[in-house]
Amino acid sequence: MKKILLTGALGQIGSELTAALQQKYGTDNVVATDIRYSEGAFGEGAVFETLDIMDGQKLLDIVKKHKIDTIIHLAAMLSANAEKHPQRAWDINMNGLMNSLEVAREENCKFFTPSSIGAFGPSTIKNNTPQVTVQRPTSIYGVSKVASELLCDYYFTKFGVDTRGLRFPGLISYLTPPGGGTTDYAVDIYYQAVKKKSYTSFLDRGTYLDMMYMPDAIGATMRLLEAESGDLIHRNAYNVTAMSVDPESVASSIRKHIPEFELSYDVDPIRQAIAESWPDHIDPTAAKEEFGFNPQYDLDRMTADMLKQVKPN
Ligand code: VAH
Repeated sequence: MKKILLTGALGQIGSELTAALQQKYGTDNVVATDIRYSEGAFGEGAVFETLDIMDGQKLLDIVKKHKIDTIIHLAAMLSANAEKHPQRAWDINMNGLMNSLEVAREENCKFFTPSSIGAFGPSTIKNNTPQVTVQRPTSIYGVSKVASELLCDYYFTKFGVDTRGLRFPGLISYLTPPGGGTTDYAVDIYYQAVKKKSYTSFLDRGTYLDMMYMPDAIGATMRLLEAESGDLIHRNAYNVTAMSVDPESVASSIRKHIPEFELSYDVDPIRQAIAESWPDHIDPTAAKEEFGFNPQYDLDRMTADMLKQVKPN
C-alpha cells in the first residue's frame, strides 16, 4: 500500500482517516477527493482532487494520474438522509460504489469500503449478533450496505479485487460532525453538554446501539488494510464495535464530569424506527481473530476525551 486515494474524504470518517494516512504514509502518497473543495482541509502540501463519485471516468483519470494502488471508498449517503431520499441514496451508494470497484478492477487496486450495523434488520439476533447471520435490513441505507457487501465479495471472487470492509457502529468524533446519521445523537450530546449542560435526544431511552470512538475506527481500518489477504475470511465485512450504549448511559458518563447535565427526549419516529431495526450489540470476534481488532476506548475514556476536545465555542 503506497499510493492511497479516498473518496468522500471530507466526511466524518474521511477527514480523520486522511490525516492518519498522511502521517503514516506521507502527505504526497495520499490523494483526498470529495465533491467539493475545502481550502486547507488537509494541511500544508495535501493532495486534493474534486470528484463527484458518479463520474467514473474522472475517478479513473485521477487514479492513473497519481498511480494509486489503494482505493478507500467512503462517499455515501447515511441512514437518516437516505430514508428521506431513497432513490438518490441508492444511486450514490450503489452506482458510486460500482464506479469505484470498476476502477479498482481495471487498475488492480486494493479496495476498502465501510459497511455498517445498519446492514442488519429486525429479524437479526439483537445481542451478540454473529458475523454470519440473517441480514434483512428495512432501511434503504441497510439494503445498500448488504448489497455493497455482496458486490465487494463478488469483485473479490470473480475478478480477484482485494476488497475489504468493516461493519462500523455509530462513530463518535469531534473533528467533523457527522451528517444525516441515526447515531448522530451520540456526537451532538457532547457538544450540547459543553455548550448548554443539557441535550434533547431524538432517540428514546433504552435504545441501545453499538458505538466506537473515531480513533478506534481509524485503527481498525488501517489494521485491516495492512493485514495479509490470505488471513481474511470474512473480508466483506467485519463486525466491529467497542461499546453498546443508550442515551441515558452516555448521559451518566457525561455527569461524571458535568454533574448538572440534563437529558430530555423528543423522539424522531424515523430515526427511532431505524435504530430499533438494528442490533443492540454485535459480536466482533472474527475481526479480533482475523486481523487483530483491538479497540482502546470504552465509554468513560471516550467521554473524558470528547469533553476535553469539544471546545465551548
Ligand atoms: C448512520 N453513522 O447513522 C451511520 C452509521 C451505524 C450508523 O452507519 O447512518
